[in-house]
Amino acid sequence: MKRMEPSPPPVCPPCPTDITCKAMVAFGVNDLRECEVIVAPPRAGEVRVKIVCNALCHTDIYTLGGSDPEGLFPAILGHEATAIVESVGDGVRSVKVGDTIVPGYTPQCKEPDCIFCMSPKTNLCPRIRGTQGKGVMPDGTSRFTLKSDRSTIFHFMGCSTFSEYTVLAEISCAKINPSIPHEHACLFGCGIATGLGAVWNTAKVEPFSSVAVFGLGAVGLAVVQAAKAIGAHPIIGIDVNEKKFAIAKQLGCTDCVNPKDHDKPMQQVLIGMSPTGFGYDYTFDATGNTDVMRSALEAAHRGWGLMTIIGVAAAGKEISTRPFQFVTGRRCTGTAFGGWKTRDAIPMLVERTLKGEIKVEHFITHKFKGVAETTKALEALHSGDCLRAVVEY
Ligand code: NAD
Ligand code: DAO
Ligand code: ZN
Repeated sequence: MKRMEPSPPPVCPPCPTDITCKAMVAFGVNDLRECEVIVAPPRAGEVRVKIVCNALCHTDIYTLGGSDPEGLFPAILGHEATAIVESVGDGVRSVKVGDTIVPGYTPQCKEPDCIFCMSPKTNLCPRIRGTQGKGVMPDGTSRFTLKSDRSTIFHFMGCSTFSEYTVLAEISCAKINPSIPHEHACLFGCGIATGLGAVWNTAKVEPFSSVAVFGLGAVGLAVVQAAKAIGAHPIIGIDVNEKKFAIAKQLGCTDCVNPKDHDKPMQQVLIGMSPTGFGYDYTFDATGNTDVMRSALEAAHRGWGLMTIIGVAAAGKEISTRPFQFVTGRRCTGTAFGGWKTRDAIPMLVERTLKGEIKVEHFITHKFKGVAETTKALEALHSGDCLRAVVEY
């Protein structure tokens, strides 16, 4: 009689260990260097990912340049990426090894006791806000060490995507359909999703509304694209860089205006151009300049116009206007990540892109290869010709 072979013991997945990889470390203001870093395994509720594509955003430049009041050094910057899950910590259920994700700097904990996640009015989940702002993981420690001297490196915006590997909170990981090109998916990690959401979620622009968009970088152009998609008309684009006007018109601007061509304040010029002569139903700031924010508010329509602040102003800057602007019905709001709830919305935006409902390829004006080329991408971003520079790792 044939003897039964004993069945083999169950195989434990290998315990994740430290990974040594390349990263761009910001040691101080405008001091960015390629280094070898050690990325520790994910702890409970955390996910370690391999970054495959990273798009640079002006917020990275802003922090690297020392304008961010929360900026900490040394840190690994970057927050607009596509990544593949490499390993997961205890208790992680929503993603598994091999999944494609987009990191979110605004997490979504989805817990029933989170009044923000449970509210349809906001995406500002505060679950890990305290530690994220301090440059550490939710347990108060960093997963990054500099290989050369074993010193600790801070995380950035809960993402730190200028590194071949990074560790994220599970609640910051938006799992997406892997069939989207990686270079397109990363755009939904920040700027493009923000511009679209500013129009569709925050301002809730209606068909036939008049719109004025200040700043025609990637964020402002995404505002234009979203406004056109909803049927707004007219859509006026305002930028000091006329090189942006051609693409702005392709995406939906009916007119473009350069403030340098006018002696009068922009709000006066724009109100004069508006269909009713009383301003625009919806205005957006996508510059981060507080004087522009004032113009955008004052160009909003008498009686009901809504100005949405998207731009991030430099540390210490304040906005001013006469209160009479509000008394006469103008309103002001702002948006973080376009109001999208990260883990629900990014997969949906990816699906809409795969169906051809949202086009994003025109935002990629520059491409680079390897984490060290982040410096070239930063130069491109400074050039004024660049919407998004994508670095493939
Ligand atoms: P960008 O630098 O590519 O675009 C800004 C545009 O504004 C440029 O085309 C520039 O020429 C124009 N501009 C500058 N000064 C101007 C002026 N005085 N008048 C008219 N135009 C002017 O930046 P971006 O990536 O498009 O981002 C835009 C802003 O949005 C930044 O401040 C960024 O930090 C912010 N942002 C905010 C969020 C959010 O969640 N709120 C998300 C992403 C980006
Ligand atoms: O939850 O209090 C908070 C802070 C949320 C931070 C939102 C940041 C929005 C601007 C980010 C700029 C672009 C990356
Ligand atoms: Zn929450």
